[in-house]
Amino acid sequence: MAIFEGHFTNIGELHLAVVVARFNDLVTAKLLSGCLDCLSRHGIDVGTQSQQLDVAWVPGSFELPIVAQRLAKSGKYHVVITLGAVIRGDTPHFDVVVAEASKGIATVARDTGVPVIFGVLTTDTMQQALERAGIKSNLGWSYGLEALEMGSLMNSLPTSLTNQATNLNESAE
Ligand code: INI
Repeated sequence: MAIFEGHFTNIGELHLAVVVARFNDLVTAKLLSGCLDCLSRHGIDVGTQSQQLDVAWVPGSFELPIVAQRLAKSGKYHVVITLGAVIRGDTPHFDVVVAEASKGIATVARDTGVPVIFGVLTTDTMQQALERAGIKSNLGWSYGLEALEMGSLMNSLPTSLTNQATNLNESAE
């Protein structure tokens, strides 16, 4: 039996990108700061001259997938983190923005094989969003941790697992 799992140490070689939505930046800037704090305290260089972390800003959560896709496809990053805040009280098209962001982000991860962390808060009120972005806890910190775990896990999976389904089919023939 093989057990594969990610670690939070010896991750100095990970390259990460963060895509952040400006919409509701009162919230998303806090998510970003929590996320960078987590990455920094685990040994990732988050300085302005960093060679292992880049940050891209998009207008809103709806635009997160297209930029995440471009970054994931570049081959430069082990993990892409997306950060956004969609607040029901602010928009009649809450469901549309959330659906497109979540489906799009999941599709990018599956299509590229690069983990894309879904760091989009979906809340009924600004108060709830702020509580999750620093007033009570900061989920940005958790998204950073999940990115490190996924980057480490993906690196630990043997390359022989690629095309496993094809191998199974061939051995069954
Ligand atoms: N984008 C968000 O990230 N959060 C929101 O709550 C939101 N609201 O309320 O509409 C929102 N809208 C903008 C959207 O993401 C796009 O940027 C815009 O529609 C342009 O494509």
